[in-house]
Amino acid sequence: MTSTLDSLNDWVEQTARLTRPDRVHWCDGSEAEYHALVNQMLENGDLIELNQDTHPGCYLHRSDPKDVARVEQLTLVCHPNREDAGPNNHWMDPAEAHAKIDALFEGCMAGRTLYVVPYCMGPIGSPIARCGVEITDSPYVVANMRIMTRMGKAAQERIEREGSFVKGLHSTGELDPERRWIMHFPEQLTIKSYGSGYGGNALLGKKCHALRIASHQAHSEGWLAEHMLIVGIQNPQGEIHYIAAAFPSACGKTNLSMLIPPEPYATNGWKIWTVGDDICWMTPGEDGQLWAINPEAGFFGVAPGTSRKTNPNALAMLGRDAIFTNVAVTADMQPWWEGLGEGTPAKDWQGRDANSGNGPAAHPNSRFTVSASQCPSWSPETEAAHGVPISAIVFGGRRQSLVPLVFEARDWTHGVLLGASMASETTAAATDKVGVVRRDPMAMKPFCGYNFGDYFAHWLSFDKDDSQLPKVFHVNWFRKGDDGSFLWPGFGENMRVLEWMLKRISGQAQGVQTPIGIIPADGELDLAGLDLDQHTLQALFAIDPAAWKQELEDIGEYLDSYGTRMPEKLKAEQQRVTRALDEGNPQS
Ligand code: GTP
Ligand code: SPV
Ligand code: MN
Repeated sequence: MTSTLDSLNDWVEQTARLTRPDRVHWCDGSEAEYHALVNQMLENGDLIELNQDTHPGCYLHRSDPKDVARVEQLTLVCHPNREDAGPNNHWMDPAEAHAKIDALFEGCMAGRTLYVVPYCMGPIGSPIARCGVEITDSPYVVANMRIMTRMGKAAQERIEREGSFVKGLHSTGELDPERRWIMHFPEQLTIKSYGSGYGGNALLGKKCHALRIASHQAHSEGWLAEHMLIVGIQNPQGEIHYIAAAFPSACGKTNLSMLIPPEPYATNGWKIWTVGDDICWMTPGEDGQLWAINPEAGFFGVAPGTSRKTNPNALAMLGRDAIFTNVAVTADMQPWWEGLGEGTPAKDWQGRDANSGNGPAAHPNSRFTVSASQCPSWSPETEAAHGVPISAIVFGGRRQSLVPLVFEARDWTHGVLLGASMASETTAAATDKVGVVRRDPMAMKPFCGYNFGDYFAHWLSFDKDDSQLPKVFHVNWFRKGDDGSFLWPGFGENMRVLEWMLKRISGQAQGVQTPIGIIPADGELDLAGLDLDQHTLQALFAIDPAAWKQELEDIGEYLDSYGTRMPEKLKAEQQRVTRALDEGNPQS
């Protein structure tokens, strides 16, 4: 019998034969190794030293200007049967896909080092955690993987004990957008990525493993791998409720996960605990509740818009030991981005004069990589092997119009419909056009590793007699008024909406039934101290029946586009809400 170590060794050897690196380095995850990599990158220009007095241990990486975000049209999910990938994924026959990408890998590491990066997604001792090994020729990827995952020796030991791991092969290649693929083979627990060094395309533990491969595993094993933050909300009595929230890329997960309660919440004893900002693995416990872990160990967060006012916790953790990608710099080499609210940029994200009219100084998808343990609101429960129990699931998108600030699903099936019918304006996190409204079910459109019809059926299947499922809410921080400005102040003030959710969970708020769901009754949403007039409040919660009927019709067509894979139960729920709107009767 071959041991796991043998099979890992064999795979590394085979890969080295294909890619022909000059050297092979097995990563142990040590600090010394990290510093050696950083020094090497400082020497060859992959990293630029930032101001070490103001930002010790901080570095800047400028990516290739044609490699600044995920590329959805080149991201493939290669099941043997196309139907299993579904209309939500780009697909290629697995044999054809391997042949295509292996041709690109041929000899691609000549002159370079092949790094073997063992990693664990989730606490090393957690039964919910899963391991993988990424082979890459990018020291930038290795350095980021060390921050973003439990990387190195302990992960490798778990892999040797456990026997199975996800294989990810990555090469930066020539960074030619015409020779770029991010391919997934869920049945083979394999990922192959070529031609990009950026974020979700290259840090294979993140979107590729923890979402696309894991969602497929979760489907067959009875759990959920989701694009969700996890946040603990502690009330003045000291009780902590955990909420998981799915917002599409660049729609507010990092911010909500580490918000600071505004006054008088803070003085009254409210506190926020950050468990995760991007990915959540949830599994039903023996008590019938969903228990969640954050498989990551760091944040790869959006820089623009992050300021001492909007996200003070982020600013606090970014003062040391962080890697910045595609931000601008001030004259004295401090990181800078639009919305930072202090300093002035001297050089833009490409190193050009920041004031020469080339558009934003920081790239709109510029990011920071930082260890989660540096976040002042970081929760010790992040290390809990069994995870944290989830009291509410929140779906949300970026919608200028139509969608109220908050509403609640009447039951699990309605909640699954709210998730399945989510839509949001696209952002700079992917290379496609920005600002176009598209359906992004559960914020998983770019990340679900199988057919959405089967995925919704899987979600519905959690509704069992003995389950204690979380309540489901929908939020929209991004509704705009006639003058084009946001109606809701957002950020820390979102605490008020979280508090209403907790009151619904504990039965202290009645809410008001509407055809689309339950909204706060008069006075239930605490608005004290907010400069919000009655007109704005009405606009935030307005439900336009004609526009909602149109929305439900669109949702119906969307569900139908999945043919027989779409569960009848979800279509029936869409019809129920349509009837409720037609009759103007929430009870329909
Ligand atoms: P990914 O890392 O791409 O998955 O993004 P994310 O969902 O974590 O988004 P993030 O919290 O980084 O926010 C993205 C952008 O939305 C930033 O520019 C934020 O400043 C902005 N944003 C976040 N929360 C709010 C809010 O409550 N109101 C408004 N108006 N903007 C917000
Ligand atoms: C996202 O796009 O949702 C991200 C950034 O979190 S990336 O890691 O590039 O996917
Ligand atoms: Mn994300």
